Amino acid sequence: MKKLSIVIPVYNEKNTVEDLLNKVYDLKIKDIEKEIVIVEDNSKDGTREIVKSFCKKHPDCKLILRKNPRGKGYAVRVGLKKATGDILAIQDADLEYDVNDYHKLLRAFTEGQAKFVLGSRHLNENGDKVHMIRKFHGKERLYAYLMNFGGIFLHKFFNVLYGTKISDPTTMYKLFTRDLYEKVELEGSYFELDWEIVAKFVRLGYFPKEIPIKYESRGLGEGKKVRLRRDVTKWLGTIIKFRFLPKSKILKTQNGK
Ligand SMILES: Nc1nc2c(ncn2[C@@H]2O[C@H](COP(=O)(O)OP(=O)(O)O)[C@@H](O)[C@H]2O)c(=O)[nH]1
Ligand SMILES: [Mg+2]
Repeated sequence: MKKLSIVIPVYNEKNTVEDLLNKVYDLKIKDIEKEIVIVEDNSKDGTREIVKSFCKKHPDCKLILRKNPRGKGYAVRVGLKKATGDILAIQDADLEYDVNDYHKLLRAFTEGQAKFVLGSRHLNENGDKVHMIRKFHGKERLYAYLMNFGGIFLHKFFNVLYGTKISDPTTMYKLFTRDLYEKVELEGSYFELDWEIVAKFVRLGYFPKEIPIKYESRGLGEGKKVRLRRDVTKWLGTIIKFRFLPKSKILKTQNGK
């Protein structure tokens, strides 16, 4: 039986984290053993106490308690290093995605031969590309417009540069096999890690299988941590950097980097 490691980065998510952890913990996936790895960065809102008491009740979960927040990407990298599964997945601690989608995401590995799977928010059930537009949240109209239309631009930019047709490279649902993960050394610390993962795997010739999934966007007021001013330049820089870096530098060398 294959083992799935679900890495959950969490920072200041007191409203959703317990619900999310229960949902992930209770999830039973056919032919899959599950490992949960939580990386918490000393939240200021009581999230740390919530995850500690959850892990006390469920000692089979791995809990990594860090001193300071260093970004989602950093936390994900710490979690991936501790994960022991054959298949690795990233799971946010909010409720924007539906954990029931794991069933179909995992089928691509257990019934198919997938090595790299993305859950796409921009594909309908027939697999047609239909760009999902985030709901607008009152005062956050400008942010929502920029996230939506900036997102369309960045997706196009990526696809043109990499010669791909990926509908949703920035989805949270990124699952990949351990052997693929071990081919690269990830380095991004904020949300640019999303682009880095896709860019590096594609550069090595591993194109994602995209599977339509559900998504309900939350706004800044509900705790969303993407900051356009900080993150957009990192996204562009990451897309360009890993497109032109020689393949030998994308591949991890045997003794690290
Ligand atoms: N441990 C840790 N988690 C973080 C940090 N920044 C964001 N996260 C978590 O990363 C996940 C994604 O954050 P979110 O704001 O929902 O990003 P988005 O959905 O991609 O826009 C959530 O579970 C956050 O709590 C951080 O600095 N440290
Ligand atoms: Mg989120």
